[in-house]
Amino acid sequence: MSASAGGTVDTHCPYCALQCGMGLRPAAGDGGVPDVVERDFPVNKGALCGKGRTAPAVLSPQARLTGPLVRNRASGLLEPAPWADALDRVAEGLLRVRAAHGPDAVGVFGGGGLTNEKAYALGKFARVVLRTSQIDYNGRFCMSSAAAAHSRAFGLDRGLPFPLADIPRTGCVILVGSNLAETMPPALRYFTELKENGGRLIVVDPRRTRTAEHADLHLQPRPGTDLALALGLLHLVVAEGRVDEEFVAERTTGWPEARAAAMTLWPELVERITGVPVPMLREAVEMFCGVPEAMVLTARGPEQQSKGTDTVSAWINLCLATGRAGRPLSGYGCLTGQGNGQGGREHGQKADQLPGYRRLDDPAARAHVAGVWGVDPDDLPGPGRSAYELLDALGRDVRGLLLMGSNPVVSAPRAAHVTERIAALDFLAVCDVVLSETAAMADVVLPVTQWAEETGTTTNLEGRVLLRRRAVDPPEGVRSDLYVLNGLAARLGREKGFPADPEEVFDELRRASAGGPADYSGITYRRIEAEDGVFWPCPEPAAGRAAAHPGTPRLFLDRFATPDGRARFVPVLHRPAAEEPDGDFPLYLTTGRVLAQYQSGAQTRRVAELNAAAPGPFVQLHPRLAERIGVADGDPVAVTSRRGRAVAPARVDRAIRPDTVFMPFHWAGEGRANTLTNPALDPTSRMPEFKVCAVRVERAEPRAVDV
Ligand SMILES: Nc1nc2c(c(=O)[nH]1)N[C@H]1C(S)=C(S)[C@@H](COP(=O)(O)OP(=O)(O)OC[C@H]3O[C@@H](n4cnc5c(=O)[nH]c(N)nc54)[C@H](O)[C@@H]3O)O[C@H]1N2
Ligand SMILES: Nc1nc2c(c(=O)[nH]1)N[C@H]1C(S)=C(S)[C@@H](COP(=O)(O)OP(=O)(O)OC[C@H]3O[C@@H](n4cnc5c(=O)[nH]c(N)nc54)[C@H](O)[C@@H]3O)O[C@H]1N2
Ligand code: SF4
Ligand SMILES: [Mo]
Repeated sequence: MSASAGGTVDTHCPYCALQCGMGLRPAAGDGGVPDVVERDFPVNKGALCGKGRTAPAVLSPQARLTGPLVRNRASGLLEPAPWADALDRVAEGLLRVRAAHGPDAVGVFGGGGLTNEKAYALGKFARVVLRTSQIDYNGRFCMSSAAAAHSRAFGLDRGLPFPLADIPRTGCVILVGSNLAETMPPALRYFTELKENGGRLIVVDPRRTRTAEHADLHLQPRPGTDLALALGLLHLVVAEGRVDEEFVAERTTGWPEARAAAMTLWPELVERITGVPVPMLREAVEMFCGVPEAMVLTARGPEQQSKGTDTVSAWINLCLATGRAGRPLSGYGCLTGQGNGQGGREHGQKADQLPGYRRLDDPAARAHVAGVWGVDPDDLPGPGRSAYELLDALGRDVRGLLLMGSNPVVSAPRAAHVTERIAALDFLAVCDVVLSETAAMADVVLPVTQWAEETGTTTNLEGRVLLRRRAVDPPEGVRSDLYVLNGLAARLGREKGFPADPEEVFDELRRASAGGPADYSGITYRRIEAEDGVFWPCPEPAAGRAAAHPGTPRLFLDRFATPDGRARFVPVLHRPAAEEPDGDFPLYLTTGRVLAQYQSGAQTRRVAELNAAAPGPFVQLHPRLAERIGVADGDPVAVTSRRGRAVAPARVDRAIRPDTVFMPFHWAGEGRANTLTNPALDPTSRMPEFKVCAVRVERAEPRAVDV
């Protein structure tokens, strides 16, 4: 398919999990970027944030890679090379590592921004062609704690169990650690409508964010104390006789143990741990329980902690005890992050996973997927290392890496160490659209097509499977990720099974997912287009049954996805962060995002309008702290943790707690937040503790020469 001459093509934004619908009108002349036009799509109703509106700027040849680069062994420099040579060099590099050290010495690192087709093909490529267990992806850094807590409570993991359109019609929402006014701005409308309808909004965030400004009640806890906070609310629910005994008896198991765990924390102790006053805890319980329907939504704040899984379980327990799950307009949900954060965790690029959200250690799942792939189930490797553990093993157990869709030099925790590990690899190949900080370290860089230049599906935070359509032609020297996998598979002895055509891949994905928890078998490109997306699970009707499955916008209304149909309480206890402030490092550092930059910044730092709005890193700190260390707004501040030191200008601001500093993580270099962060992992989800570590903050001397 080529660009439809002059016509507008309906597609979706390349960035976050909202996956806003937009139209693209190809530019008239050569070399121009297409125009974004408004499109009435149910999720965003025509609205876009500045990132989505300016996304076409990255399609310009000036902003991105336009041909493969191969490192010259003599000069050490990356030089242009023909595609065939570049792919030969990757195949040769990976084979050499495998021959010397075995299949598990070759690693694969994927991304939650990849389409379902790419994520599926990448997982299959690792298991079938490379036969390595060592594959994981950046989604591990994103929603893995919520995913683990979801699965253990409900037997299924989908970000939201209901469409966003349900939010304005509920009575109360507790929004925990989400700054969606900056991270998915068009979604803010659902919360302002909630309030217009008389519903209440409670925001839990250590900072008074643009989102918290919309709240009826803002709880501002110390970073890393959400678990205690949720237990405290549950304690009050019990003490005030607000448990929905009928729901608990009929639809759940495990309440006595969860109740006992919550009773270990009484409100005054919760106040001491979290810093949230008891009257505010009581007010939150009153707002949440005083209405017939209510929701709890979490995002990265409570999840990116070394106890993220237990923390989410504590919030789910609160929902279950009050009967706010498995009923219309009530429930727990996680706001996923990346464009395909949901689908990217369903189709096999995760270390323990097979397509359709099947488990790699389940013999029946292995047999089904091996059948679709035409291989012996015994030949499929077992589960591998999680993302940080994989990065930490580079240059040691894992000596060759194929990386697709992530920029860990900027985004991984303890980034200086991770960068050293990447440098210690025998061989690195990176597929990217731009020369990211990580791509710049590669032996081979393969330039790939982007969102508007290729067709593929993504699954948004609601579990709605969407079709991103190709609207423009890519530059000449650029190929798709699927083409890369096809070319590498052929060079590694697999001529068949890795088509470069996305719809062919999707048809195989449908079969591989059939019967699994995330069943896509009844979804087709045509249906997605006709229905503004289809919610999974959507099985294909049995042969002979005429009616198509309608898809599942709302989950759990009749039963939860556990064997007995009941939701499971998980008893959880509060514990401190892996690293708490002490005499040497007396403050909390927390990290996150700003409106105008996306993730590691690889794409958005190439857009002039976004750079003008958010030109560089900063350290947000309270005026009292600023005064104590003698820093005025804009002065350079050094932030030091046990991992390293970062320097960025001060942003003096009452919106943050005086015991906490905040840094956005979108930049490389001196102001890189991840130089500081703690890679302590959650024992269940293996999520690193991006949201809490201990630091020291002082005035830095301005650099003599500013370069
Ligand atoms: N502009 C922009 N939008 C994005 C992205 C982006 O990079 N830029 N990335 C996308 C992706 S992949 C993701 S995952 C989402 C993330 O979306 P969000 O989760 O909304 O983003 P964050 O800024 O990481 O964190 C949210 C809030 O958590 C708060 N927080 C910090 N520590 C704690 C804590 O201990 N407890 C609680 N309760 N809150 C805490 C922070 O102050 C912050 O305001 O955004 C998506 N959208
Ligand atoms: N301190 C701190 N660190 C964090 C977080 C935090 O809150 N605090 N959040 C974490 C979270 S939630 C996330 S999701 C990660 C994200 O961090 P990263 O994994 O680094 O995510 P991106 O910056 O989106 O990197 C995606 C890369 O893939 C490229 N790319 C985009 N589309 C494609 C494609 O289709 N194919 C290929 N081959 N490449 C493509 C982009 O150009 C970019 O270089 O960061 C994590 N790191
Ligand atoms: S909110 Fe997310 S999906 Fe929508 S335009 Fe912005 S970045 Fe794109
Ligand atoms: Mo994310």
